[in-house]
Amino acid sequence: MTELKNDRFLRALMREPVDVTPVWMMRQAGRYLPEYRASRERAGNFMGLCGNPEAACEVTLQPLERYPLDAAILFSDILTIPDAMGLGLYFETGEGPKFKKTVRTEADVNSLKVIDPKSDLPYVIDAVSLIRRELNGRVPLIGFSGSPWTLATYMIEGGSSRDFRRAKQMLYNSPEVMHRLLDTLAQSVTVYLNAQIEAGAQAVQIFDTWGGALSHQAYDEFSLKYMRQIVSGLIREREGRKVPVILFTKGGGQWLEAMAATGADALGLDWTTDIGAARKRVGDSVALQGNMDPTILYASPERIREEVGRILSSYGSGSGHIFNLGHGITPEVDPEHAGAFIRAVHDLSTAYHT
Ligand code: 1CP
Repeated sequence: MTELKNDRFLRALMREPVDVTPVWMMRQAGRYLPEYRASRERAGNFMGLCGNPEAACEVTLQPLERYPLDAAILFSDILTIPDAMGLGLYFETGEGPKFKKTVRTEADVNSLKVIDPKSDLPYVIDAVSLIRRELNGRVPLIGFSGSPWTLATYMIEGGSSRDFRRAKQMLYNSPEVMHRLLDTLAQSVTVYLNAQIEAGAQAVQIFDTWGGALSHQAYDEFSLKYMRQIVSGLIREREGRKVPVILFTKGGGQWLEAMAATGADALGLDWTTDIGAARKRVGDSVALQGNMDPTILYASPERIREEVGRILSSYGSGSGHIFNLGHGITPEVDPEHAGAFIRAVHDLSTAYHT
């Protein structure tokens, strides 16, 4: 395997010394980039991009051509697992993801099988191998999956939701059915992430986008428990290097200690938690990734730079910080502003590393 030319992302995840704070952006390959919109046009639609390893590889690399990012993230979607389970994922223009079938009854849950990534999602695994080859050691490649709870919300609701009415109904009325669904998903996520790691992913992130919608008790029982199960089943070392695991619960700032206790290497923070306070709470048990409000990218480059400086100073000196947005970059952001953000992280962070 090719030697990594830039490994500061992996080093920061393991809290090893770095020259500058590494940075990448959630949704860095996306609609704010005109070249992404052109590729999506050529592919016909979003699933045309995800389902074609060459197209997925092309859009994964687009943000790296523009910006000195320290990591690439596989271009795919968390909803490939429910699609592989037979739910029929589709996207209507201007609307979010939708499923042809939903999972609402005990019989629906019992009919689901743990996926086999190599036969059910070969296009994702092939995309990982291809991207890894094309990266040629430039930066590490991140693989990812949704958390069982987050995937379950889409499967039960049939798409995005404001209040998770049906998912909460299952959770409160039939917790044993919900647990069976989450267990099937946790087993699927584990084999899926391991297949991505075997194909060349050098770190993995679990997106628990809707964990913050759960009550305090329910979060531990219905989301964190299954992320813990996944973390304990993952390949943690490959090619002579640690494969770090990042857990990101949006709205999870109150649960950082419990998240760190899962054995994950790093926690993703949304923008509602102060990163300096978070660092004090988790000590040196995990690295922290985040946590700029993504809407600051609508402000001026000067204001963006000031905010980057504020977050770097709140985290303080030393390694263990991967700069990121607290959630995905939005389609209306000016690509110049994203560039100003990334440059500011590298420029201003030299002062925090010796
Ligand atoms: O081209 C388009 O209009 C499609 C928009 C889009 C994109 C660019 C979707 C549909 N998915 C993606 C790619 C994607 N999704 C990546 C790519 C890698 C990257 O560059 O970061 C990743 C990591 C995801 C993960 C994902 N999909 C999450 C978790 C992260 C998050 O944003 O919280 C979730 C919740 C989804 C579901 C999904 N897929 C697409 C949309 C618009 C959504 C969100 C729907 C909702 O808000 O409920």
